[in-house]
Amino acid sequence: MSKLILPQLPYNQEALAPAMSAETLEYHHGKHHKAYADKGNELIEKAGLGNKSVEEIIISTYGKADQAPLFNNVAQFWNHNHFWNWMKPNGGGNKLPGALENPVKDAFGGFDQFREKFVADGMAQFGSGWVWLVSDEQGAVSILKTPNGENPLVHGKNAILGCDVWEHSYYIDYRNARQKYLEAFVDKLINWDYVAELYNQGTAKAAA
Ligand code: MN3
Repeated sequence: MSKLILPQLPYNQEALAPAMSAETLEYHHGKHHKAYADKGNELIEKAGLGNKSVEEIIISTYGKADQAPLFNNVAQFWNHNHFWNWMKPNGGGNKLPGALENPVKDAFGGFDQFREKFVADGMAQFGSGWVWLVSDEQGAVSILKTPNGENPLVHGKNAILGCDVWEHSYYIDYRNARQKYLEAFVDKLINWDYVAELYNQGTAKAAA
């Protein structure tokens, strides 16, 4: 039995255009994400880790050189499961859900400063990786960038938003203009309801 099941996109392939085209989603979801699931399943079986949760596999294989392919494929599988939900048609904009207003204000000063730092840190991630908005146990938020498949789970942080800055996420629509892609992600794509849901889950877990 396969542990990693490629999820359906939560919208049609055409739904995010023009900010993200159907062609990008066809390749990114249908080829890249599928490959992480297929390769991850093969390596999970080989390692005998089928009885562990996806999160446990990610955390236990992080930083182990001989398990790097297993870590990268399973982490990327998890990252992309969330990534599709971090976007929605007609998303983005500067209206934050109530739960996030104060944390964003406390951390950055306001939405505009958050936007500026999220885009700048996404630009500063050299090569492939991700830029994240994370929360800690006290509910404070901060921005984190990580290389390749690495994610906030391995740093003990709750990933409430992530943007894939691998070239496969933007090259069809934006060529080398990563900044334009990051700006479009913030302005037109972010599904803030899902971000708030993950933020509330994180603070509820910390309080339990
Ligand atoms: Mn990707």
